Amino acid sequence: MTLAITRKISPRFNECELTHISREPINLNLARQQHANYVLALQALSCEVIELPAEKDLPDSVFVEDTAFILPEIAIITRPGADSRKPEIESVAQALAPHRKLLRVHAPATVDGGDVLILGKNIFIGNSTRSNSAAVNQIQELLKPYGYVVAHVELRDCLHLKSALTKVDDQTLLINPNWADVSHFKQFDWIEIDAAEPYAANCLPINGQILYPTDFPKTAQKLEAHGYKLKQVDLSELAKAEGAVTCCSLIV
Ligand code: CIR
Repeated sequence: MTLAITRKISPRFNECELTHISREPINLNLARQQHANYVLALQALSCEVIELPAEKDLPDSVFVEDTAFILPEIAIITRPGADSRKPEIESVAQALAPHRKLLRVHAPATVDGGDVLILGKNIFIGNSTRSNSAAVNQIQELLKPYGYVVAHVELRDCLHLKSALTKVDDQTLLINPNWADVSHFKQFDWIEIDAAEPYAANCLPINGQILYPTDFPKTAQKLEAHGYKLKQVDLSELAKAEGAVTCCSLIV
């Protein structure tokens, strides 16, 4: 059974970090309802969900993806780039400890899980405002014994690498080519987002289906035309906090 770790939304969600979009009021009740539906969708996709309690004083803590990344052999606990998010890691480390040996990065390294794209033995880390080259170097050293190769990928105009591209399956990526140096990914097949939907490149493949936002109908159609089965969720309130489908869970 696939395990998914999620966390309930903080009462201070409206104080979230924002980098590329301007602040709009988030309806907390609606955001919680959308998040509950996201958890139901994970369960419908055969995930066992461990839902951590809300962190009252950590506005962005629903976005658990940024606190860790998980490999078959081990998990790495990150050191998030935004200071407001650094305290989010400990409760996630506790939740992951029964499932993986945990490794950590240390200052001056900072890295958000949203910047970490794992494609087999290749790990790509976005060069973002959150993730730096000290993190890339430390992660390469930590993962060398396990045979992983780590690359730093230039980004433009987006928060994280996984805003620009995500994995659809082992050979296929969903890509917004305007936001990342896509020359790293020539060996993969690409599905390009519809140009009218720049935020559409974030999808979460789970157990043969693709968890995908309802906000991007044109790109959704493209994915379906390629034969992928979508499980769609409305995350419009979480999008006001710059969140998307991958960032609300850690898939173990
Ligand atoms: C932040 O700026 O950190 C949050 N407001 C959004 C984080 C989204 N995380 C993700 O896409 N992995």
